[in-house]
Amino acid sequence: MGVVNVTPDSFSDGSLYASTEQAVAHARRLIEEGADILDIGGESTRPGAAPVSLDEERRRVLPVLDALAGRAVPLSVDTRKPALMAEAIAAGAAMVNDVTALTAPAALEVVARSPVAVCLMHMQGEPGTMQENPAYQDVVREVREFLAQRVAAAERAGIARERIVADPGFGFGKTVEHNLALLRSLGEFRSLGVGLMAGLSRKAMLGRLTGRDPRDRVHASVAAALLAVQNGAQIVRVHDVAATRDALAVWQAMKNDE
Ligand code: HH2
Repeated sequence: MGVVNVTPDSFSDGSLYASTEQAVAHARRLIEEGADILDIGGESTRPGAAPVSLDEERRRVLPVLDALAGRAVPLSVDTRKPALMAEAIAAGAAMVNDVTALTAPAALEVVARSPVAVCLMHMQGEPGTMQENPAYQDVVREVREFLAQRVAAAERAGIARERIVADPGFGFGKTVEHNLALLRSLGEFRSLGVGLMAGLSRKAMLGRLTGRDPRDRVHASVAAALLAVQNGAQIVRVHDVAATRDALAVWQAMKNDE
């Protein structure tokens, strides 16, 4: 899954693709690099980010979706606002990626009424403050239990299991140690019985481990994506599609030969 951030303030590529034209050109490049899905977002959820109004998020995301709908790859909309989910679905989105796991009022119903896929992600707290003091007794158990509850709620609302993907939410209210524990134990999330997604690309944890700025975290991001896939992720959400594909091609060739 290639990331298209139509934002002025995303942590690794904010303002690079903030206009519709820039975002669409970037999306086309990611398709050429081999992205299987594009995730289009109009609100940064980086630690400390300020919320964006519905009108502003709509203005950023919908023209990009319109320009890309019907292209070679399915489009995902990265939003926590049910109104935008509905409008994006009407504009041709095939997936809703919600960092708040459809907990907003009416979010479950909006997705249930449609045929699209959904990613349910775990976050502790709110983007504005989530990195101030993340705390868990047992991070793997607690994140897994939250996701199991959200999968159950989605199913009760009428969203079939086959449409659901779960994501532990690397960096969303988690220390480096929490993130490493989740990456190490990603295999335990298979028992949720849904697809697994992981987003580690260019995140602060990789900065802590390598000492590098977000745009220089490509190598670390590729290593993290490979580890996530090896540990059970079926979808990796990445900024650097070509580099990630190359690494996964080597992994896949080894697997096919087993
Ligand atoms: N990470 C980000 C945004 N959306 N969605 C899922 N499912 N999983 C993630 O790990 C995830 C996500 C943050 O990355 P990015 O979009 O590059 O940054 P920003 O939030 O600053 O726009």
